Amino acid sequence: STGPESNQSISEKPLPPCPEDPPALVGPMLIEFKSAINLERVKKENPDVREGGKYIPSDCKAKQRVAIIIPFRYREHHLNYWLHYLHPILRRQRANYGIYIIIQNGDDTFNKGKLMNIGFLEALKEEPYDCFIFSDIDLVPMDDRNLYRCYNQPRHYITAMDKFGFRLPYVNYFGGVTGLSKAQFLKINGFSNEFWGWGGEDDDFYSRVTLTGMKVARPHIQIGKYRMIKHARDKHNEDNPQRFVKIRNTKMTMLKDGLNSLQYQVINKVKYPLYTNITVDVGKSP
Ligand code: UDH
Ligand code: NGS
Repeated sequence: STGPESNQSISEKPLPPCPEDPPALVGPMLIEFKSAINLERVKKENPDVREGGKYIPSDCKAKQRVAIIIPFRYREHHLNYWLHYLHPILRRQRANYGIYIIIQNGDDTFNKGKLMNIGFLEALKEEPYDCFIFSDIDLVPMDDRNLYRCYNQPRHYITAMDKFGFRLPYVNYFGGVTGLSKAQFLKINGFSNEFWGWGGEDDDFYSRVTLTGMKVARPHIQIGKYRMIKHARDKHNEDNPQRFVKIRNTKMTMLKDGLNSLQYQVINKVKYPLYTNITVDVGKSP
């Protein structure tokens, strides 16, 4: 298009690189989950977010293209808060990003790892993303200096979570919000596809990172603070009794269980103004 809004195509000079420290950041933010969210309003407040929840800074060229992958089922209420808070944060960070909500179809046992792997592959079918951020839908950063981009080591964006008294449950915790470059994710063969139900897939993911010689890094504790939306336990995501055995065997299983063994079917893909929904059939636990 050649309208006045497509300033990138008609500008004469190439855009300068986006600054390492985005100047528009505000630092600590007030995050609460009481006010009602109206998505029409979120859309109006983020007019430069394009269909499918994609954003490209217009005043600079971002170094990385970031895909944000969110595993999902029956959490519409949380999605509204997440979009309300994250779009403005990501825009201030001058990120070039796309939001992918990966929905497990049906009522069989939830499989978060599979949804993450699917998100990685499906996002890459759309754009040549460099960086993948895997986020729970109910986690919102409390400081926008917590940059949603990839680093030279896999990143855990959470250093302090409200529900753990602004600490981590254990040092090697690697759940909630994590980010890996494409190369880092390929190196570990993605997530395991074999964690059905709650727990352990994030511990297995951590072992994959360390077993391949990488090391997780986190932001400073003041910057890595998160709020979690309180909620009732999900249906069809019971504690997985096999998780303790499985996380002891990552070294043996990771080479053959992951991206290279992933099987799924896309049921549909819908681009909404603020995000892309991809509904998938992940099969059933054996
Ligand atoms: N998710 C859904 N729908 C579900 C289940 C999970 O969308 O039905 C997604 C969602 O993005 C969520 C993420 O998966 O934020 C993680 O879900 P989780 O069940 O692993 O974690 P959460 O902290 O709930 O939200 C923890 C339940 C308490 C477990 C107690 C174990 N003994
Ligand atoms: C560990 C789980 C992780 C989980 C973490 C925090 O025990 O998957 O607790 O859970 N590992 C196993 O079960 C092996 S939380 O308190 O957020 O519900 O992420």
